[in-house]
Amino acid sequence: MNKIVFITGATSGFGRATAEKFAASGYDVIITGRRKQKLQEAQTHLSSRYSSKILALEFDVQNKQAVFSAIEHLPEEWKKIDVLINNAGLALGRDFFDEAALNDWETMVNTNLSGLLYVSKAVLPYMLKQKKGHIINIGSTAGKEVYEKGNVYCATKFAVNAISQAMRIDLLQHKIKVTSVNPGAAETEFSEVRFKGNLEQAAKVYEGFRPLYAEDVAEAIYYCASVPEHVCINDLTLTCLAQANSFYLHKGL
Ligand code: NDP
Ligand code: 8X3
Repeated sequence: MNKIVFITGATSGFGRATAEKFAASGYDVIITGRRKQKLQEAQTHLSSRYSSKILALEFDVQNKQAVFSAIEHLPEEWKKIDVLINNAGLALGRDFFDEAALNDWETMVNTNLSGLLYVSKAVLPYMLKQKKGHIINIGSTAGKEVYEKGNVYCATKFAVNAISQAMRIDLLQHKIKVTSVNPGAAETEFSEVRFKGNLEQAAKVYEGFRPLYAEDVAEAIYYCASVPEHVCINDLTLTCLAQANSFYLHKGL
């Protein structure tokens, strides 16, 4: 086996592009997500293109039992996970606090925070056994500055930032690196999901500037995983040229 990377949310966007980047770089890759067909397509594509082994696991990160069962039942040779990328996540709605839907909040908290915790807790024993590993959590600029109508999505990404710091401290003694990667606006399926299939509204988000693309973020994630063993990138924030942070976006660039 080559080095192994485990990527949640690899059926689209950052996760999908990151799977491609790691497979192209000689890693064996565990791809996960809920959409079976997308997973199969990704597995077929990556296996036909690269010599890496690709394993697809279908589960919802919100489902604690499904997460632990999938990870506990990994074939022995796949348990030697070198890098875990906690990427699965979403925003649902863009509404004032008083108008937002409770269901949307619950799904964001259960996915972006609880899901990340379940997957990390399930994978960690394998890293502890190997006395090494690297956990890369995908945060956001939304976890650096809260913006109007971002409320609970921002809160989940602030939590990802806090939990990344906490993991880094607590896992220090086990030689496990923890990195948070915080992208700004990137054109993926993110806005289609946020606006619940309203493609027009989703497209408007990226109008008038050149956003990040999934491949840009995949490059940054791969960079964090490829620095020398004694180096840990704690926190990497990246935006497109047109964006300075959650508030400042200069359309026309
Ligand atoms: P996409 O919607 O393109 O991809 C999201 C991925 O997460 C999909 O593969 C989806 O797979 C998976 N996912 C969502 N919910 C679940 C779930 N409950 N269980 C398992 N998998 C799930 O969005 P991005 O690639 O843009 O987003 C990836 C991460 O990056 C998210 O955490 C997002 O918050 C963050 N982010 C995005 C930014 C952006 O502007 N695009 C900027 C900063 C951070 P499936 O539907 O098959 O389950
Ligand atoms: C996604 C970035 O600013 O669209 O995390 O919320 S933003």
